[in-house]
Amino acid sequence: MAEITIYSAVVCPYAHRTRLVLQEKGIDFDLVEIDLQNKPEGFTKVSPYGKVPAITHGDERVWESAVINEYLDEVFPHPPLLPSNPIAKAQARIWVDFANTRFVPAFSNLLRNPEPQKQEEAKQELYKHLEFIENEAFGKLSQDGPYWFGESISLVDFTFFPWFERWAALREYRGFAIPAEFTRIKQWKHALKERDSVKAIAHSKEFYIERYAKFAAPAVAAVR
Ligand SMILES: N[C@@H](CCC(=O)N[C@@H](CS)C(=O)NCC(=O)O)C(=O)O
Repeated sequence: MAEITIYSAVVCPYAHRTRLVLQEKGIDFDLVEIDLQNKPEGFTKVSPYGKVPAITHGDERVWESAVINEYLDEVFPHPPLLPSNPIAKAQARIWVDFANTRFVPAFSNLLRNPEPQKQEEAKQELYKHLEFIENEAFGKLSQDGPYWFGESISLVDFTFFPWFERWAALREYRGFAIPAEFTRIKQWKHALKERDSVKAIAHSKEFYIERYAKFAAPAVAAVR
């Protein structure tokens, strides 16, 4: 039995974040796939909010992907996935918060909202967030490196990447590809896709297009 058990669901981007961290650090883990439509009895004993991801580490349990990832980084410090300098660490946490409170909601609104007017607003919102990432993260923090913090991959890269791996669903159902002007974001996505940790658990565009059909389906007729 491995030291860590992760409760995950293959389609869940939040669980994907934590699985990427486990892969990158080479942590031995057991995986429990949760059927979110039919959660096993007692699941809330492990995951009080009833969500994935959650982990157990011996008798301890941790939930919420951003918190789990920081916990794993502290307990399994090699390779480190947060900068050591306090200001850079604060910036990393600001980006994780940006992902959770701004970027992900815009992505979800665009994919899930059946109303064309709301989709248009979400598209504009998401465009604005991409522009902010391009200029503030890649234009300033990252400088010439491929990752959010330059040469070293960090929790921030793994926090955003699951939504970028799923971008084919936005393109398919909402006609929204990553705009060509965001060249650094595109290079970053490519660099991430080439990492062994990412490749080990990657799914194809077709996989996501099929899996997200039920969330996006009501509006397909309206946008095409
Ligand atoms: N804030 C949570 C979000 C996790 C989340 O929303 N997970 C979804 C699947 S992607 C879930 O478990 N949903 C089941 C439910 O809400 O009943 C995190 O970062 O871990």
